[in-house]
Amino acid sequence: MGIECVAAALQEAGHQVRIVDLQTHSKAEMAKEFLEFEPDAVGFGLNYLANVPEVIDLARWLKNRQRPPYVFVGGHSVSFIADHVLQQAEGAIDAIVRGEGETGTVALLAAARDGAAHEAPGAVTLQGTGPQPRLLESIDTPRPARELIRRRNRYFIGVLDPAASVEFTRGCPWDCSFCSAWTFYGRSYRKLSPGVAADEIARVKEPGIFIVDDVAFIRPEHGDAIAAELERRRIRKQYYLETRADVLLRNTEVFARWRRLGLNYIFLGMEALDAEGLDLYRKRISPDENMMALEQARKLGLAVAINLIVDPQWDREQFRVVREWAMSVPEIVHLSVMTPYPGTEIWHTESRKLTTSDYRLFDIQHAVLPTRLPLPEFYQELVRTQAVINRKHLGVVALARTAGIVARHLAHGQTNFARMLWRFTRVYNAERLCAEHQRPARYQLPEPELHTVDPRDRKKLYIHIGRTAPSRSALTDDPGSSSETTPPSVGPSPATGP
Ligand code: B12
Ligand code: SF4
Repeated sequence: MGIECVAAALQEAGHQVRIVDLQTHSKAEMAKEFLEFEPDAVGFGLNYLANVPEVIDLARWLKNRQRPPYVFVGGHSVSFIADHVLQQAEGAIDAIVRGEGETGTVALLAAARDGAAHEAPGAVTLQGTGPQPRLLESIDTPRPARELIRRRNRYFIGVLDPAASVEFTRGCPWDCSFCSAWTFYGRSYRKLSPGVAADEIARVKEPGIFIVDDVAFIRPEHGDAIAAELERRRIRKQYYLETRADVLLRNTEVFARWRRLGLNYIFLGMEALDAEGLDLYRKRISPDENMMALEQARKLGLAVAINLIVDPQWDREQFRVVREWAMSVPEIVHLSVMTPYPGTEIWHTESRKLTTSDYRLFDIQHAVLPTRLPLPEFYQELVRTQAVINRKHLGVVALARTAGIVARHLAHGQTNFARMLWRFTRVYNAERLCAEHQRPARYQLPEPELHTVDPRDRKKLYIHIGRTAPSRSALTDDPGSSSETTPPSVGPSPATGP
C-alpha cells in the first residue's frame, strides 16, 4: 500500500507510473515490463530489511541496461540505514528517500532533473543529503493508486482471501523498545477523515479489509465516526486489524460496533507473559490487562492471534512454559524472535553482540543474537513450539472448521489460504533455519552504535522530527515537547494521548 501511495503522488505530479509487485510477479516479468515501458526512473520499496540484498542486486541489473534509469529506493527499513545501503550499492542506487514517500519522491524527481537531487527533503545521495523529510499535511490525500496493481487476488491475510489494505491512521504514540513504528514517524499520529475512510472502503473491490494501522482504534470517536459512515452507506466487508490489549479494554464499545460491521479477526501484540518481559519491551501494560483483553475479545466473539517475542536466551523450560500456555488458550499464538532492527531503541542498547549481520536473517524468524541453547537446539525448540501451536489449529476439529472456509474460497477461485495451510513444514523447519546461517552474505548490516538512549534524547532515533503538519494537532504528546520524557504509564489517556 505504501508504494500505491507514492505512485498516486507521482501521478498527481504528472508522471506516468507502473507498479510491479515482486511478491506476485517474477523478476523475469519485472524485466519484461521494464523493457516495454522504458521508464526514466525506477523506485524500489524497501520496508523490510531482509529484502536489502535483493534490491541492491536489482538496482545493479538496471544500471547495466543499455539505457539505465534513475534508481531510487524508499520505505521503512531503508530510511534508518540510507547512507550504508547507498555505499553498499556502489553507485547502482542514485538516491534514497527517507520517510514518507508521497512528498519526498515528487521533490526528488523534480530536483533530479536539475541535477540537484541531494537538495530534496529526505533525499540521501552520494553527492549529499537533503533537509529533513516532511510529513504530509494530511493523510487524506493522495489516495493509493490501487488500479496500478495487477493480480490483486493474490493478496490475503489468514482467511480473508482476497484482502486489500486500508489505512485509517498513521503512526504510533507508544514507544516500545523493539519497534520502529514510533521512531519512523517521530511519535506523531495522524487520522484519515472518517468520510474519506468510508469512501476508500467503498472503493475497494475485495471482500476482506486489512486495517494496517499500527494500533487500531486508539481514538474511540474516530473508530465510531468511520463505523457510522459505513453503517449509513450499508457497506459490509470482513475486517482484520492489529491493536493493543489496553486499547481493546478501554474502547470495547468500538470493537463491539466493528464486530457487528464484520470485524472477525484481530492481532494482539502481547509480546510477553510476565511483567518482567513487558517492562523490558516497554510495553506499558500489565500481564493482567493482557489476559483481561483476551477475555473481552472472547466475549465479543473475535478470533484473536497473539504475538509473543522469543528471547534468544530462552532455555528449554521457557519454551515448555510457552507451549503449555499456548495450548491452554483458544487463541492462535504467533512467535517472533527478538531482533534488534535499525531504528529501534534495542538496536543501540542491546549489549549482546549480533551473531550475524546478514540482512536476510533479520526477519524475526531467525536468531541474530546469541542463543543460550546451541543454535540447532534453539531452532528445534522454536519449531517444535510452533508445530504444537499449529497442530492445535490444524487438528481434526479445527480442520473440520476450516474445511468449510477453504471450500468457500476455492469455489471463488481463491487458493491463497488453502495453500498457506500446507506450507508449514517448508517454512518452519529447524534444519533449514540453521542452514540459512551458513550462506555466504554479500551484503551486511552496519555495526550498531551502542549507547544508552536517554529519553530526552530520543529524537535522534526519529526519521520525521518536529511539527510540520497542521493535522499533527491531533497529537498532544508532541515529540518536540518535554512531555515526551515522561510518557504515560498505561499508554496515552484521553487527556495526554494522541
Ligand atoms: C501492514 C504491515 C504488514 C503486513 C503487510 C501487508 C501488506 N499488504 O503489505 C504483513 C502482516 C503481511 C506484514 C508482514 C511482515 N512484517 Co510488517 N508491517 C506492517 C505495518 C504495520 C504497516 C505497513 C503499511 O502498510 N503501512 C502503511 C503504508 C502507507 O506505509 P508504508 O508501507 O510505510 O509506506 C510509506 C513509506 O514507508 C514510504 N515508502 C514505502 N514504499 C516506498 C517505495 C518508494 C520507492 C519510496 C520512495 C517510498 C516508499 O512511503 C510510503 C507512504 O508514506 C508496518 C509498521 C509500520 N508502521 O510501518 C510493519 C513492519 C513494516 N513489518 C515489520 C515486520 C518485522 C514484518 C515481518 C518480517 C513479520 C513476520 N516475520 O511475519 C513480515 C515480513 C513480510 C515480508 N513481506 O517480508 C516491521 C519491519 C521490520 C524491518 N525493519 O524490517 C514493521 C516496521 C513493524 C515493526 N513495528 O517493527 N507486515
Ligand atoms: S504499540 Fe505496537 S506499533 Fe506502537 S510502538 Fe509498541 S509495538 Fe510499535
